[in-house]
Formats: sequence, structure tokens, C-alpha cells
Amino acid sequence: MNLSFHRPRLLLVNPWIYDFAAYDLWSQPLGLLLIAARLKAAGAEVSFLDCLDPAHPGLKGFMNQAGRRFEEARRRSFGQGKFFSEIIENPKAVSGIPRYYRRYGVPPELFRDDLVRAGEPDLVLVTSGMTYWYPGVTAAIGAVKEVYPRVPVILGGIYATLLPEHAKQFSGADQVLAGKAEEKLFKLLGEIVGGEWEAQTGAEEIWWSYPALELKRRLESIPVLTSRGCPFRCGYCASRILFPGHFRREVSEVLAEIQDASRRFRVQDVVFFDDALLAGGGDYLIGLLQGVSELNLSLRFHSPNGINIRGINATLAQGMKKAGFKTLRLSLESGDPVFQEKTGRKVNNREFEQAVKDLRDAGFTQDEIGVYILAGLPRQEAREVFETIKYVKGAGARPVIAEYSPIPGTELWLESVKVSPFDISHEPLFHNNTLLPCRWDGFSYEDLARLKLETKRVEDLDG
Ligand code: B12
Ligand code: SF4
Repeated sequence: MNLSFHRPRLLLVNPWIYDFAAYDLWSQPLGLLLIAARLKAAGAEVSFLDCLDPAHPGLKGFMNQAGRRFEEARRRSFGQGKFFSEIIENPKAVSGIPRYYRRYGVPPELFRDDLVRAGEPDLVLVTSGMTYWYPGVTAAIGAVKEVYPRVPVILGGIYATLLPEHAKQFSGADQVLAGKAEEKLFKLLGEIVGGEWEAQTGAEEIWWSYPALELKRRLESIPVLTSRGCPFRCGYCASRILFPGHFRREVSEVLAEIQDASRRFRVQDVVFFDDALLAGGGDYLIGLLQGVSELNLSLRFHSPNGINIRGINATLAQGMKKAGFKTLRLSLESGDPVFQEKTGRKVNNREFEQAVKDLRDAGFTQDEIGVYILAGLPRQEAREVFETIKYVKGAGARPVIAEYSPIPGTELWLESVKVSPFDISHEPLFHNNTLLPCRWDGFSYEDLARLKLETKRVEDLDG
């Protein structure tokens, strides 16, 4: 679509992560790249700065405080790896936590140079991830404001959606857009830069378009969404707040997107970002993987998010193996039938055992079948997690602990506020799963350390 008015210059920013620990597990600012694609298609001039970029040329030979060089070689296979990071002072709220706090991503001086080089835009759009990463968002907006004090900054994304009032108060953004912000964004663009943006049709369909992956300096993996939202309502999850409802794309569309991206960028690793890749059963993925096999693309697939166990059957397991699935995480959460019953019955132990059997029969090793176990839920006892670890190993899979992060607006939030020794309702830094925010006598930090060791004990694993 050609716009007859001034072509707005938009700068999109993926901010730093500030945290005790962060690893680049195929991290991508997918929401922002989808918005970018839409804005480009509508005629905007879009540029993108990624504070997390491990391929930033300025990092070559860059020393961190320990005098260690950041080596590109630290990137690992399949498109994951480490971020550059520097130790910074702990924020006051977590100053008593005996762990280093870090800024993950490019040093601020490099980001400032990039901002200057990009030239003054009409508008800056910043995305956000975990609620407890907000200091990174505030810092990135602060840097933008230092270089371009008069340019309006709009903040969107996950933190902005889950905590809009906090974001308005602390992020430094001129506007905070919560939720599926695309319609509001186009309206706002009209107000700020002029023109008929408001009249853009299909703005709400943003996530059907291909993300603007070409904006990345180096693309190591292809992030793919086959669906948005989830039909389940687990008490610990924010899916229905972030995207109410559940929509699936046509297999043919997703296939075309994977084919296009793998050819254009010569990338082999495909990473599913879906909330619920197997919601509604395994037929969709069977169809998709079949289509991929016919294209002869030689790809590897990863699902770092847990998949619904009920959707796995022998046909899907074989299809996954044949298509080159390398990273597999099953969402068991707990082997306790009472827990399973209370949290929406998305799986039971019989279904779990059958799924592991199907995957093993298809050729996946125990090590390859990672199973998420939630740890640190309100009033949960460490013993329950211990039992689940044992159970998962016994079933022939590998336990992976996922520490609970309390999320405002979810069903478990109020209970979390009640039991947490931290002031989680006023300070999002306390949502950080590293802190074990709902720790108590029955589940201490020491218990967590012991449980993690238990997951790694190899004698129960058969490799
Ligand atoms: C994919 C995913 C991951 C991936 C990769 C994440 C990444 N970005 O690289 C992996 C598996 C690594 C991961 C890990 C974790 N995750 Co996660 N993850 C997700 C998931 C399922 C999807 C995120 C996504 O990309 N969605 C798709 C895009 C298109 O959506 P989007 O980013 O929201 O963008 C849209 C809008 O927000 C908006 N928008 C975005 N940016 C902007 C900017 C502007 C200006 C505007 C106007 C609009 C806008 O428009 C977009 C299009 O609609 C979310 C759940 C969810 N539904 O969001 C959880 C979620 C973010 N994760 C969560 C958690 C807890 C974790 C873990 C801590 C889990 C654990 N216990 O181990 C880890 C920690 C990660 C770490 N330390 O690095 C929580 C967040 C909790 C919190 N307190 O904030 C969520 C919400 C899941 C939940 N439990 O409900 N995760
Ligand atoms: S099945 Fe997964 S995505 Fe859906 S509500 Fe439960 S935890 Fe969230």
C-alpha cells in the first residue's frame, strides 16, 4: 500500500535484559518484528536496534569487567548461546540477594553510538518481556531520551500488558500500549505522525504476516508462531491475559513462511514460540511436519516451550523424529494427580507415560525428552517436586525444573501475594523466578538447589 503522506521514520528497539541470569535460548523479539513487518508494509521507514544482539560488530574483542573477551565462539549449536553481559549494581530491592546482577546485551556506549547513527526518528517503539526485566526497559528508554529528547517513545509487549500502570510510572515511555496493541498503535501513529494510519485495515491480523526477520543483523534461528493464545486456563499462566482466545494459522501459510525464511536466510533451526503448540491434538503438527518433509529443507526443530502431552501419539512422535526435532519439552508440571486435577486436567500420568513411550519408540533418547516440572508454587512442598523428578526419570524422560514466577492477573496471583515473603504486588523485581518468590519453610532456596542436583543425577538416566 502506498501512502501519499510523509513517510514516517520509526525506530524499533529491543531493550536490555537486567537479571541475575539469562541465557539466549533462541531469544527473539518476535512481537516487535511482527509489528515491524506490518509497519513496513504500510509504507513506514523502519529501523531496528537490538540491545541484546550477540552479533554486534562492536563486541568483537570487547572486554568485560573481568577482562574476558566476548567471543562469538561462545555461541552454541542450533542458534542458542550466551549474551554479552556486564555486572552492575543490584537494584535496591534485591540488594540483599547474594548474586551478581547483570545487564545482558551490548554495552550502553555501543547502543548510544547506534542511536546516533540511526538518525532522529519520528517515533520510537520499544518492546518488553518479563515483568521483572523492567529496569532494562527503563534504561533503554532513558538512553533513547538522552539522544532524542523530543521524540515520543511508545512501549508495548509483555511487561507493558501485564503491568501497564507500573510501566506508565517507571518506564519513561510517553505512551504505554497494553495487549494486542496493533489497532491502538495504528491509531496513535495517525495522531503522532499524521496521515491515515487509523484506516489501515486488518491491523489486528498482524500476527498472520511474516516477521521482519531481515532487520536482524544475524539470524541464527527462525521463530515461528503456528497459533496464538491457548484454550486452557492454568492458574499460573498469563496466556489468556496476553492473548484472549485461541487461533491457529493454516498449515500451508506456516509452511510457506518456514520455506521462505530458511531459503532467504539460510538458517536450519526452526523454533516454535506458541503458547500451546499441541492444543487441540497432534494432527496439526503431523500435517506441518509432513509438509516440511516433502520440501526437503533439512531443518531442525525446537520447542523450548512445553508442549501439551495429550497431543502426542505414535504417529506424531515418528513424524517429529523424521522431521529433525531436536529440542523437546513436555508440560507435565507435576506427577501428583491431585495437582493435575486442580490445575485444569491438561494431562494425567497415564497419558504422560504413553507419550514418553511413543517418543522413545520413535527413537528419542531419555536425554532428549525434557519434561518441565513446576517448582515453588504457593504452598507447594519440595517433597512433591522430588517425587515428580523421580517419577519422570522412572518413566524414561529427563526432568527440567521450571521455577514459578508469579504473574499479576493470573488465578494464582492473590495466593502468591499472600504467601510470598517478598512484596510482589509493589515490586516486579520480586517476580523473578531465580528468587523462588513463594519460598516458605516447606520449600526453601536450599531445597531448590537440592532438587536441581537431583535432576542431574545420572544414575537414574539411561542416556
Ligand atoms: C516464547 C516464550 C518463551 C521462550 C523465548 C522467549 C523470547 N522472547 O525469546 C523461552 C522458552 C526461552 C521462554 C523462557 C521463559 N519464560 Co517465557 N514465554 C514465551 C511465550 C510463550 C511467548 C512470547 C512471545 O514471543 N509471544 C509472541 C509475540 C508475538 O507476542 P508478544 O511478544 O507479546 O508481542 C505482541 C504484543 O505484546 C505486542 N507488542 C510487542 N512488542 C510491542 C511493542 C510496541 C511498541 C507495541 C505497541 C506492541 C508490542 O504486539 C505483539 C503482536 O501481538 C510467553 C507467553 C506469551 N503468550 O506471551 C511466555 C512468558 C513471557 N514466559 C514467561 C516465563 C515465566 C518464562 C521463564 C521464566 C520460564 C521458566 N520458569 O523457566 C523462562 C525465562 C526466560 C529467560 N530468563 O530468558 C512468562 C512471563 C512471566 C513474567 N513475570 O513476566 C510468560 C508470560 C508465560 C507465562 N508463564 O504466562 N519463554
Ligand atoms: S496449557 Fe500452557 S499456555 Fe495454556 S494455559 Fe496452561 S500453561 Fe498456559
